[in-house]
Parts: sequence; structure tokens; C-alpha cells
Amino acid sequence: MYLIKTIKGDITKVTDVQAIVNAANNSLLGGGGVDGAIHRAAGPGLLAECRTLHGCETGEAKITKGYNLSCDYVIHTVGPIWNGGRNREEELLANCYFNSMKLAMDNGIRSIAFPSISTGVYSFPVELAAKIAIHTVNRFLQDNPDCFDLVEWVLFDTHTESVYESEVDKIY
Ligand code: AR6
Repeated sequence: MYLIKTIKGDITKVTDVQAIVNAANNSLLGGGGVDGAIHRAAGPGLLAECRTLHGCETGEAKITKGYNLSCDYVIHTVGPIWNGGRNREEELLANCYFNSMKLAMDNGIRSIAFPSISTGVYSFPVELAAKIAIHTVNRFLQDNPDCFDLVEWVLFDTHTESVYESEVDKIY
């Protein structure tokens, strides 16, 4: 069986997962927000490996090593920029979660931490993002029940944490 949980905190400080997910941009060459924090904590080796990946399409995911982070891997995914829901943003956000989980599973990763993809600089509404996140991951886990031990969301602020927590409560 697997556990799904939410915690409030800094995803770069998490020590109980094999992979953390980065909310990156199409270049995969770093930025602000959680992306900047992950690159700072991982060190220059991460950027060097990212340069070899030649970017990432929105909704897709790519994997690197974790360098100075305590996790073994970073999965980089690119969330959609919110534009009022007119540009397939919901489907693209679901793709981020599905493709990150698939990439983790294919690499034998059994524990993974996500941030709240797209709800910072990219302005996706938090309530809708949380529903899509929890629903997509829960469905993936139901379809692949023996592949994961732990999926957690590490949320930076109290409001975001309470929104994700209430979505997780709905599935139990
Ligand atoms: N740990 C966990 N969550 C964090 C951390 C952290 N250390 N730092 C910020 N957050 P954002 P996006 C939260 O803007 O909306 C970057 O420049 C933050 O409070 O990081 O997907 C990329 O390069 C928010 O709840 O990601 C892209 O250009 C959530 O992480 C762009 O931002 C996501 O906010 C991506 O925008």
C-alpha cells in the first residue's frame, strides 16, 4: 500500500523521498520560485545536466540526478501558464502529474514529493490545481498499486497546504 500526504515546508529540505519534482520552465535552465530554490540547493551539477536535456515541452517531464540534494533524483516538469482556462491548462497540468509519476515508476522510484505546480508565477488557481493534482496522482496509484510507497506534496504556505490537505482528505 501507499501513503499520500501533504506537509507545509521547503521541498529542498525533504529527506524521506527518492525524488522531488521541480516546477520548471520550458528551458529547464532554472528560474525563480521553487525552480530557483532547487537549483541553489542542488548546486551547479544540476544546471550542467539540465543543459544536456534541450528543454521540455509543457506537460512533459524529464529526469536528472539530485546532486547536493538529499534525494537521488529531480523530475523536472513544466506546468501551464494560466490564461483563464482557454489554452487546455487543466489537461496540461494533469499531464505534468501523470508524466512525472510515469517517469518515476519507469526509474524504480517508490517515493516522490511534488510542489504545487503552476500556482505561483504561472497563476493557476490553487483550488483547481489541487483537485487536478490529487485526482491524477490518486488514479495513477490505483492503476499501479504496487509501484509506490509514498507520494507527498510539500507546500510553501499555509493556505496552499490547507487546500491540498482538504483534497487528500476527500480520497480517504
Ligand atoms: N518548496 C516548496 N514550494 C515552493 C518553494 C520551495 N522551496 N518555493 C516556492 N514554492 P512557482 P510555477 C511554491 O512560481 O507557478 C519559475 O521561475 C510557491 O509558493 O515556483 O509552476 C520557473 O522557472 C508556489 O506555491 O512555480 C518557471 O518560470 C509553488 O511553489 C515558473 O517559475 C509554485 O510556484 C513556474 O511557475
